[in-house]
Amino acid sequence: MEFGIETWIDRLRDARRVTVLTGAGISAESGVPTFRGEGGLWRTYRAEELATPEAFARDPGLVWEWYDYRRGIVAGAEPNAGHRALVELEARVPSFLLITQNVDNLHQRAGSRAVCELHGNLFRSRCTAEGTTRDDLPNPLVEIPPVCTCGALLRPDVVWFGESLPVEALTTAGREAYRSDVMFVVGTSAVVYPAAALPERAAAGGAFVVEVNVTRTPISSVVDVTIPGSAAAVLPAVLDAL
Ligand code: BJW
Repeated sequence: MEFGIETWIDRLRDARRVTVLTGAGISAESGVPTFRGEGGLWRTYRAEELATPEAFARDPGLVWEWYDYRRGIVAGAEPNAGHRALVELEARVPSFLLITQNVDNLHQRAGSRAVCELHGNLFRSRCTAEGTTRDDLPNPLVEIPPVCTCGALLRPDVVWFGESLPVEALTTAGREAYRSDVMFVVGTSAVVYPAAALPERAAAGGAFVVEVNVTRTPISSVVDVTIPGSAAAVLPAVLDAL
């Protein structure tokens, strides 16, 4: 279903609990490539081929080169008007949670405070032997693949296909989605689970679900409203109307 902001903005004005689920599309206008679609390839690899424990076991250097490349792009990028609009939305509603699949830290750099990271963070790494995390690796890396002081390989502290999401983040996300009055789903292809199930969880709890995306997705037919357009254009317009 698609209709104008004026027909549903009262739902947002009256909302006490708002959640937002973001994906790579919100950072696209900051110059950060998305995973799927145009510009979704690195060299000749697809994200699905690199974001796996098997790829890391086979060739940790190759996987780290991909993450080093992405860390470089993100370090040189700035949050955009979409990220900033969500900072303002957080300030204007009584209870707010930003659930992100992104690992780029741009929401935090924009100033969002209640951020729930489902897939980890590009700027943290984790010892493959001890499980300890750190955020002090140089950018760009001087050693690929980087190694822990204990001698074991470090890995990016992100969630790859087939791995469990951080339990606390997923539990919080599921609970707050269910309790929300309004959920925005912004810039995600909504194909990667369990994140892709959160809009349905919100709807099951009675939330009004609004999708913002430049293309249709598998959830477009199940949300209450789809606003076609870029996050950096649509989200500030929603805030202006509020
Ligand atoms: C714009 C825009 C603009 C562009 N403005 N919009 C149930 C059913 C089927 C499969 C499964 C299932 N449960 C679990 C699975 C398996 C698997 C999965 O989901 N597979 C599917 C792909 C089929 N899930 C997992 O393995 C997860 N683990 C798990 O469930 O553990 C338990 C378990 C294990 C094994 C079996 C069963 C259960 C883990 C998933 C981890 C995902 N990891 C990645 C990499 C993170 C680290 C890194 O960044 O390198 O996460 S993959 C990648 O996809 C990344 C993203 O967060 C994620 C989602 O991508 P996203 O953000 O949606 O980006 P895109 O590029 O896909 O879309 C961008 C969108 O933006 C597009 O729609 C554009 O149109 C739009 N756009 N410009 C607005 N300006």
